[in-house]
Amino acid sequence: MENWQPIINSFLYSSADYTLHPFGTGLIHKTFVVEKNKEKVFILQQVNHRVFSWPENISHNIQLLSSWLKGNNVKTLLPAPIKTINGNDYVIIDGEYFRLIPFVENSHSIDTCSIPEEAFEAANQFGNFTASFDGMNVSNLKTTIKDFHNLTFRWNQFREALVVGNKDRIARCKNEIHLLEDDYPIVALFEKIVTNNSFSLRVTHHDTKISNVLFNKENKGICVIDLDTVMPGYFISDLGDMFRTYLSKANEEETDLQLVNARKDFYKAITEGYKEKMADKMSIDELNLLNYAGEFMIYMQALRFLTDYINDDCYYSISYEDNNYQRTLNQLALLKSFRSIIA
Ligand code: GN1
Ligand code: MG
Repeated sequence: MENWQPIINSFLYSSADYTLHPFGTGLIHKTFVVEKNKEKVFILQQVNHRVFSWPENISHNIQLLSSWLKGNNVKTLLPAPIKTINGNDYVIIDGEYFRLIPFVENSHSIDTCSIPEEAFEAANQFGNFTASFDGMNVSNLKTTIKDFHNLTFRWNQFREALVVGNKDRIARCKNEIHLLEDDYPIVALFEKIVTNNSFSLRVTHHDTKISNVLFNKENKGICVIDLDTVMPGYFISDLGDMFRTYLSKANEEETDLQLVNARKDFYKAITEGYKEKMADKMSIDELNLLNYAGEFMIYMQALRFLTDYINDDCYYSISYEDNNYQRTLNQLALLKSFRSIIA
């Protein structure tokens, strides 16, 4: 990124001595690590405000969460952005939003889950995150992305894309459209869940990929990061996205579908890590739908990728022409493989 010094100057008085490098693999924000004498000291993020229409709601939520932890003497670590010199939670330069988050010392993140222990640690951290706010009135949290994991909404977006979207692309993915339609019962069950009192809205992270967990040198989990999508939600979002993103060695970008396979030992590790912190807080009905969580998230992601493909890739960044179509095939293969290990 060119001309980043004024951004840093808004937070730190002087940007001298600092260097900036691209960081991570996210599809939404632009992320950089800020180093001083080769030590990582901050994470700088350019918030995608086309996706997060209300960046001030993110700040509101993080503040609320921090003060809940303090007020209840809960030791969970929550890496929050620092204030600008003017006391704001972010700086706006040329219409772009930037925030600066202290780098957690002696921590590292990983991009893929290669041993079950990592899956256990991550699931334990995300379980602990939600459990840390047990008893909090979640309706005080603001929505940062409307209808983010509302599967009915995602289904309707898909139906609409089939009407107004790119005709050539619709013709090309006829097969995948049928597969998604055949799985409509996943949407129908979601609609039952949202009207059923035994499913609770809790403080939910909504982006539980492995790179959102910090590990220490002994590879134990320290905390979770990337709090933008923390909102009230159902456990199926967080548990489900761990299944979606940790079970297969190959990730959602893999185009060789033979390599997209759910691993049973990772399934076990995720379930155990999550339940250790959450089982005593969940209802019987919730505990009966642990596997549904995986189907829900994998299916929703396939639906979102295909919708974006049909809409000419207006949401997810792509690296090649058919990227979103290939991602859809990948997620459908994962759904199939997931079903085979839970059968
Ligand atoms: C987006 O960019 P990233 O990885 O944080 C998306 C998630 C998807 C994911 C798929 C705000 O997250 O919901 O699961 O891509 N986040 C948003 O790679 O849409
Ligand atoms: Mg994210």
